[in-house]
Amino acid sequence: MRRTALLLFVCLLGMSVQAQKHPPQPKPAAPPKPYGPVPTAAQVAWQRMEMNMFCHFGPNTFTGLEWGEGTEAADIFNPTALDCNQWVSVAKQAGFGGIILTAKHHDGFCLWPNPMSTHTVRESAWRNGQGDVLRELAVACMKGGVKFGIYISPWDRNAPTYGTEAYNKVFLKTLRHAHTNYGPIFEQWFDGANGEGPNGKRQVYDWKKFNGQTKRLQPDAVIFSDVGPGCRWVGNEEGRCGRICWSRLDVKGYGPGVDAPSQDTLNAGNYNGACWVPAETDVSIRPGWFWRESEHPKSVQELLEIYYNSVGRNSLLLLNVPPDNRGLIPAEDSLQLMEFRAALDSIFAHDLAKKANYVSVSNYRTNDKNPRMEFWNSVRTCCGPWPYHGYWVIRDDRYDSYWATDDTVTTAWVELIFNEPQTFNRVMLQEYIPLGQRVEKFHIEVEDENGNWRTIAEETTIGYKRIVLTETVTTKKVRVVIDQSRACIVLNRVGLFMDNILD
Ligand code: FUL
Repeated sequence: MRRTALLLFVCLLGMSVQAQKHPPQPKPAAPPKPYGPVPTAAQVAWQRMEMNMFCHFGPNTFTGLEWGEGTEAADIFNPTALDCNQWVSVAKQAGFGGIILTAKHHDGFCLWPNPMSTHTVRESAWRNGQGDVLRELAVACMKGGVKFGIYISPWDRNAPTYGTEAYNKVFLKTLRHAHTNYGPIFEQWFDGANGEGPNGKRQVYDWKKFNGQTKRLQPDAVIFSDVGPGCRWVGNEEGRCGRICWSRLDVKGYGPGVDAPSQDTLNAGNYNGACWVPAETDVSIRPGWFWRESEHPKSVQELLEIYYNSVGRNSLLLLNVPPDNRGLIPAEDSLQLMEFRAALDSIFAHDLAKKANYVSVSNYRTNDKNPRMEFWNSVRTCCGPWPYHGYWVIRDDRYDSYWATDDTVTTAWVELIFNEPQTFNRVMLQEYIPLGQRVEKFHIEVEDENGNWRTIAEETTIGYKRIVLTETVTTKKVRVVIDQSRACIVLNRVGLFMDNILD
């Protein structure tokens, strides 16, 4: 009897020690629900490319015109040393993930032997009519590991059927040919310009069919037009996305070109837009879209400014680098690009946030799988409200790890604490866009040596990426305060950088 009681006592003791070793964990909350319209997987992959290269190339490269008339002789197109591998190599070294070529600009000349046209490389003397720029670039991109995209202008100043219903069929077949013979494309670029054709008529485009067929033939291609559906025009050609930039857009009742929403709306997006249509910032490295001997590329400072105003404002940058009349990217352009790359590397290679000794957040969601957070979860359970030190996930490079707040918490802060003072002037923030765009107001504070906090920036949207340009500050404590979010906060990155070039 006594022996049984002793055994029972030992068992109970063991169970209680066990319970102390593993205090009850708070019930994990479900991951945040998506908020509003969200991007497709292709749109997320596209946005993560951040910078792509545009190549305007065609008869205009030889005539100096910006918009060719469509009456130019095909023989005008005659690059003497075309080398698409050189384009790809420049693009790769500059850090572009994809190249988009003007396979057909408004003059109608096709850089591939399009059977629907009699105004193509096939009719030119270039390589005795056997050349195909689209093929060369597609192959070079595949070899170089760069994605390949196509610009095909719906406006055609050469096609005899332009301005009649027959043209829509011609255009559909033109698209079909390009979309079935050159491998996968990551982006189809539809220009909104719609002028007169050879008979003085304008075309009523069948966008529904153009988009529908493109989606069927190239399901992973993001379709660009003024209003998407994959991505939208940013509303200007100066490389400037809005300081407020929603990736949402209302497209119902709108269309590309004359039917597009106002340029201001395209620049900022719609707060309550029903569709996910992120902004693409297209801008040329030179004054014109096509190469001209008399023109020269922008400086590194100008390119950096464009980068901050596009990639740094929740947009993708599509930088036009036009090949010259030899069919090569000119040395002066590639030199500027290499300097631009070196500048970006010098700024963004050193994320000072990674040196933080502590990371605290005012709230975090209890679903966190991070063991460190589970520990702090239990501290919170025992001790009540607590600033949650140890929230490292916010500064790592993994895309799918994020800091999220509880469902009801739409105001919160994250603080980076350093043992040694850090000097920076760029703060990079990223929302985890697969779950939608949420933040609409935030500010950044730093603590001075007397322990006083000072606001150094007040901004609005974040989106995929926001790079805030601040004065140069030296501090041991930085706090990003989300003042207003449309649903619980989901940030996957806070970075701190020093830019000595565009100070
Ligand atoms: C515009 C065109 O008219 C320009 O020539 C250029 O192609 C630019 C990217 O889009 O709408």
